[in-house]
Amino acid sequence: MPQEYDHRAIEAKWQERWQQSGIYETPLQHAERPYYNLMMFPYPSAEGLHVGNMYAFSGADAHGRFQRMQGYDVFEPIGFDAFGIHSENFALKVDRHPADLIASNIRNFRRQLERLGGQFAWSKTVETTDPRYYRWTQWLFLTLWKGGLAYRARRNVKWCPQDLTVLADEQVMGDGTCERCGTPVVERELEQWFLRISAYTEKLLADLDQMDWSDSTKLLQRHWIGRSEGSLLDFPIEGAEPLRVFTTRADTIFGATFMVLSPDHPRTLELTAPDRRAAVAAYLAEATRRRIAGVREEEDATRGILLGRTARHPLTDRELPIYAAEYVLSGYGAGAIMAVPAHDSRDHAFARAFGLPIVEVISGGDGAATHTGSGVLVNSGEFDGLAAPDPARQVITAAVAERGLGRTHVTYKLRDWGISRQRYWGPPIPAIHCPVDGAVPVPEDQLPVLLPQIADFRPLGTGESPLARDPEFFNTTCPVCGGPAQRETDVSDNFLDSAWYYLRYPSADRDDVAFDPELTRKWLPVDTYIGGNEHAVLHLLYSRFVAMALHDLGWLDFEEPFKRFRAHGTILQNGAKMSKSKGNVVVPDEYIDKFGADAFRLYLMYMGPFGEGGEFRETGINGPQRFLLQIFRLLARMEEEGPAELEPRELAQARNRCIQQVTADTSELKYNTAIAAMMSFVKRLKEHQGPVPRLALETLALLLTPYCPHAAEEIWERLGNSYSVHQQQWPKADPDMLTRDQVAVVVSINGKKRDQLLTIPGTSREELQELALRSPRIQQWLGGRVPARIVVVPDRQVNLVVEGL
Ligand code: ANZ
Repeated sequence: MPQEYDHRAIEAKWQERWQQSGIYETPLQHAERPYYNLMMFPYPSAEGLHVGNMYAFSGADAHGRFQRMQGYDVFEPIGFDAFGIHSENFALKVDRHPADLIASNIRNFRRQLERLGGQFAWSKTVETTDPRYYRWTQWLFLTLWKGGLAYRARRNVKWCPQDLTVLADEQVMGDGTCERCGTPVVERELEQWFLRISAYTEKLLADLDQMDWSDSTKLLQRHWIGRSEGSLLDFPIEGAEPLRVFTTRADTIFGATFMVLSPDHPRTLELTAPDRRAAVAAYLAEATRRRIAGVREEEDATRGILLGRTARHPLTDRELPIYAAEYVLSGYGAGAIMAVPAHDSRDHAFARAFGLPIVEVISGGDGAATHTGSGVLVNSGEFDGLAAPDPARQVITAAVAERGLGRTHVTYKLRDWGISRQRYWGPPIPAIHCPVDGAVPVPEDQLPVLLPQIADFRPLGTGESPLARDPEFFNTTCPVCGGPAQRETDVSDNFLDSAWYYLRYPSADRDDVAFDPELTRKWLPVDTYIGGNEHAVLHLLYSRFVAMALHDLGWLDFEEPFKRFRAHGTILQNGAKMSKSKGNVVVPDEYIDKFGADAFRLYLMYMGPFGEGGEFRETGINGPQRFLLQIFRLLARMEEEGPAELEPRELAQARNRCIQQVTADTSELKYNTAIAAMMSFVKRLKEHQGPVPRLALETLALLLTPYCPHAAEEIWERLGNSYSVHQQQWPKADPDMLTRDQVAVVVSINGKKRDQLLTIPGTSREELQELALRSPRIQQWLGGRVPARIVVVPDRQVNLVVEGL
């Protein structure tokens, strides 16, 4: 560690000063220009914060510090999301109780966050495992329940056979595995609590159009909500109700050659011919077994069975055979389809397997097995020649509707949010089951329902939580009739904890309310939220739902909780995302120790665009550290030689250009280019002969605040300014200084002035030579001769030596 820049001493000194002076404890009641700067709170694992967390927090903190110097009263809280299976599984692994581990993990996290130099409002921190917090998580559940937005239902739910608990749909990955442990998920029928997020489907989707969020995040939410505009069409059946299907491609109706029901469709057995009953029942049992075992049949469209009855085509009156097959899902559309094997690949595979007719109805295929693109209708009776899919889709739906057999319909993929978890480490769901009154809410004045400290908290795997083994916990009396009753023993999904924490921060010290109405009005919605896109469809969707629900129930006066969301990139290590399961997590402590938090932050922010992340390389931290050292050397030089009396115009211009660039880039979270601008300014200063102007270093101290909060304080103080640099106004560029001056460069031939070039200062030798040779006047003088020698004095003159002139 070079003595000119002793990062350890500097960082310890300022961290202590910040804490003593409490400058980050923004007074919430009296703030005049509130700015709520939120970052996703961490789950306090035993390993501590890793580089990926540090990356996110450094970027978010840089934003908060920048906004503070724009004159805002910035509130930047942080907390700990400590409930959930992650913590519980780890506790099981090391054979400790999660409650014992959490306290020390949180202490370690806090130590790391302080070392990073974040401007956190520690007096308003939250811990989701604290009864003072989860009491209000339980209140939230009761509020939603009383508002008709929570209900209990027996459903097929996703079950992780490894974690022994139900998962929300959002926690099942695209390949059908558990989000946490990667085990293939199976299905199970259980009685569960659901939150009615589906009541907000359209709003969740429509608001996205207006929201200032990263496009990538909005896209993921749109995709998850999965709006499909299509038609519900009824295919009449002799002696039974018509069979209803959902299609997005009504234009292909003349190509429908058979019908398919999901095996779970309530009418599967009804639509089975008597002589097919035994075979169909056997198939359904097998399909159920496969589903429970987690075999994903949606992908393989060749498994199914003929039911033996037919449906009549609504436009051609042809009879179409009906099948049941696993590739048709029960929970989507109408749970039944018209199969168009010429234009849908799964229908095609099924038709091939069962020897069913394939009728092409859209021309223009490129010879592929199924043509799913656009074209014109053929083999479609009176509709031949219409452009498909549009307008054929609308025209055909209208024709079917005329016969009373169809209408347009919009369907969504988003399902209600199952929140019951059959695990231990979460807030108990505050419900009581009474044999007389059914499920009744725990009275609010009896909250929190404390999670009991039980020694054996291993998951049972029976579909019940370990709390079901604790009669002392579950035996209670019914709040309605006073008779004996039992508490709900499932705990809630830890995504419920995090779906409202942003409401809690400003009121974190209040025990009488979940969130104070006045503070909430003043500080919310959140101004900027920064976090990872892995939460695009879980946390970020649930949070929006909770805000909308609380708004409609009269608790909030806004509907969208986060005005601006920016997704940060991911940090890679050897090309792979850093993660504990891959064993490539880099622990930041040793780097902070070796290089300093400032150099480390600078390195992370300089790595690449903040939205993109980058590859972590230890050697990369040397550069930023050297950069800081250079600034401290300039400072020492100035202290020794005394500052320049006047700032040379050229340096003033470079300084103002630097201000302009750093301001523009920092405000848009383009941290890497902002840092590059500071680096080039420092290079310029280093090259400058003569005394260093004080203003240059003062400006640097100000511009460095978002990135290197400690070094900025130190430089600011050594320049003789009063504490704190973080409470200064952000510098403004002087527009007059942003235009570059021009200099006149004389071009002479054999010492005689022949022309003059107007160029910007600092133009290179090569460029000046080129400009001189291309000048028409000079070319005239040369008359085709090539100069024997060219002497260039930058910013002054170009002399051409020409023989024989
Ligand atoms: C006829 C057709 C012809 C279809 C064609 C597609 C292409 P999205 O866009 O995802 O909403 N479908 C409908 N309900 C289904 C279910 N429960 N399980 C499996 N598949 C189902 O998909 C809508 C299309 O998926 C629908 O349009 C239907 O197949 C199928 F050339 O109907 B289509």
